[in-house]
Amino acid sequence: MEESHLVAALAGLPLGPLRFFKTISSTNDEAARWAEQGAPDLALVFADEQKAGRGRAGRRWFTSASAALAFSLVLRFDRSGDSSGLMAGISALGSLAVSDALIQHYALAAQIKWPNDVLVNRKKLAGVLAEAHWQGDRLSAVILGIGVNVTRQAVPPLESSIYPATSVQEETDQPVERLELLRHILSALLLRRGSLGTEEFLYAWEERLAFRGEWVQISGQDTQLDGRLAGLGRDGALRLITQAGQEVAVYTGDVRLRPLGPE
Ligand code: BT5
Repeated sequence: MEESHLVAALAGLPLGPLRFFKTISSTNDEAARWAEQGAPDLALVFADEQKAGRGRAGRRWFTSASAALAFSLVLRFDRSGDSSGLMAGISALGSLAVSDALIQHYALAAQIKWPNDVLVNRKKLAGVLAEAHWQGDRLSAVILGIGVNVTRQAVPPLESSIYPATSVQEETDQPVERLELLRHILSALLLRRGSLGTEEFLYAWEERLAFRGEWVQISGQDTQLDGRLAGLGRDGALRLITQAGQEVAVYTGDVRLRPLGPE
């Protein structure tokens, strides 16, 4: 794939400047460096292959050449103080945009595994990594990184992923035009961004949550909690109802969620 293909595929979308790499370590790292040098809002870093793609909490993200989408957007916000709600929202912006594209253009029943995965048929098809960059107490930029498995070559070997994985091609059983999918995702993201922080956004996010009403387990560094997944709080926190009937709010961070299966 050449840079000219990417430029042509994104023509007319109101994005910032573009950086294309055939191979890179991580598009999030490149976007962060660029943001420090003053990259404007909606600057986009795209790579055909990542050698050291990152997930959350030091986990790895696999992106094999020509089989996946791996890109990062620089998003600018004018904010100081607490940004936890905003960060959860931005991560959801990525997952909502990917799932919008999959639902609207590929007829896939995509869902969001809180906080940041996109699932189809309960398998992970995409991941989102939102990272905040600060100047003093001012949030100077958020890097929103998105990785999508397009063909089956993108799906990592079973032993290196902690959760079952899939790709758009496997789920649709049809050839998928990678850059067309990218355009659909970015168009959805631009549209959704306008409603970030509104009731409408929260409702769309909640509607799309995987495992609603099911028993799940949340585990973090020093927490483990089982409960029935009830929905979202107004700040994007996950609401669980425990066995004792108590409602608990779980915030993002290094938490993992897994379904517990039938009771
Ligand atoms: C994520 O982390 O799911 C966030 C992934 C974000 C990737 C994008 S690609 C563009 C940008 N540049 C980067 O360097 N990163 C972003 P987390 O929830 O921590 O999940 C990571 C886990 O997913 C790993 O430990 C593996 O088990 C699994 N995994 C890794 N690669 C995968 C893949 N291609 N498909 C499905 N699962 C994968």
